[in-house]
Amino acid sequence: MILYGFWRSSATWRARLMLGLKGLAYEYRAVNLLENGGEQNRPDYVKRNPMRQVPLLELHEEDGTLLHIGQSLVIAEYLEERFPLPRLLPVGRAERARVRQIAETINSGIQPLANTAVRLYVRDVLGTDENAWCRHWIGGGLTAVEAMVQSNAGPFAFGDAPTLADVCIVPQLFHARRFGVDTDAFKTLSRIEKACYELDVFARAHAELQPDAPRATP
Ligand SMILES: N[C@@H](CCC(=O)N[C@@H](CS)C(=O)NCC(=O)O)C(=O)O
Repeated sequence: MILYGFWRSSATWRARLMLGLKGLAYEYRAVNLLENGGEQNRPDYVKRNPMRQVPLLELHEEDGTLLHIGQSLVIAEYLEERFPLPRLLPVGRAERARVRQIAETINSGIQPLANTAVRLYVRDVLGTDENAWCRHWIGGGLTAVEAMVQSNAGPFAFGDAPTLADVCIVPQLFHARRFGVDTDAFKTLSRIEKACYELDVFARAHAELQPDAPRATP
C-alpha cells in the first residue's frame, strides 16, 4: 500500500490516522504541493489522481487489481469494508450517521474553504486577506462541530474509542490554530484532542513529525 500525501495536508493526516488506527503498514510518498509548481500537477500524478489532490491511496485488491483511491473519506469507507476491525465507525446505524455527519461537516463544510488552491485564489486574485478568510470559515464550522459533539462525546468524539470523527477533528484543529482561530474556546473539542494525542497513533501522525515536514535548522 502506498500513501501519497503532503506533511501538512489535513486530508493526508486523516488517511495516516485511519491506516494507523487499523494497524496497516504502508509506504509514504511525499507530494510537495507548494514547490515546482505543485507536484500534484505533474502528469504522472494527475494520471493517478485527476483531481490533483492528496491523499491518494494506491493498493491492490485481493485479486491483484490495482486501485487508486482519492478522497480521504472514501479511503475510510474502503478500509472499513476491507479491514473492519478496529472500527472507524460505530456499530449502530444512527451512531454511524452522527460520526459521518461530523466527518463530512469538516470534509466538505470547512476544509475546502481553506485549501491551498482556494487560499492562493483569495490572496492573489481577489486581493483579500486569506488568513482572515480562513479564520472566518474554520471558526464558524468548528462552532457547529463543537455543538455536534456535545451529546455523544466520551473521552473521544463519539464514546470511548476513536472514530472517523476524531480522525477529522484533530487535523482540523491544527489548521484552525495555524490561521489564528482560538481553539481553546471549543472546550469539548479541546478535551477530545488531548485524549487523542495521548494515543501513540495520534502522537506519531502529527504533521510536524512526517518525513517531508521542514526541519528546524540548529
Ligand atoms: N476532500 C478531499 C480534500 C483533499 C484536499 O483538499 N487536499 C489538499 C491538501 S489538504 C490538496 O491536495 N490541495 C492541493 C491544492 O490545493 O492544489 C479529501 O478528503 O481527500
